[in-house]
Amino acid sequence: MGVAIADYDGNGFMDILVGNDNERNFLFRNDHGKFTEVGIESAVAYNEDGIPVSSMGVDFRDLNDDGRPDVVITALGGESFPLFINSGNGYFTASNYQVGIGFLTRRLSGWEWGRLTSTMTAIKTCSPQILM
Ligand SMILES: [Ca+2]
Ligand SMILES: [Ca+2]
Repeated sequence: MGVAIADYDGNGFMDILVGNDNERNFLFRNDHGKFTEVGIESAVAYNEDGIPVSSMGVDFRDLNDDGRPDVVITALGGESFPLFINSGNGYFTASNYQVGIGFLTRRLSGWEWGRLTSTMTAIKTCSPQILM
């Protein structure tokens, strides 16, 4: 449902994240213009429970100020909003329950994270040990 672009692995080439509705998400790694789909290998294909969500909106944002783009995804009510922290080695760690938004977002439906900046500030404030 959504597309986000960032250089998630720091190789100097912009990569493409594609959120798919109730299908696994795709992450196309750009290696000098050759794209390889690495959603499963990088651990952003499924949510923390290992299942796909509606992935209504996807975005790269550096949530923990470490210079690496993390992945945030919005979904429909009954699902939680997946959040993946970029570990810097080509992999992401599903962290929505660890930072406390797993249950908070289960009752929400969202199409983008733009208006949830206060939530992200709360994440940084409440769970700096997880996001560092
Ligand atoms: Ca890249
Ligand atoms: Ca980051």
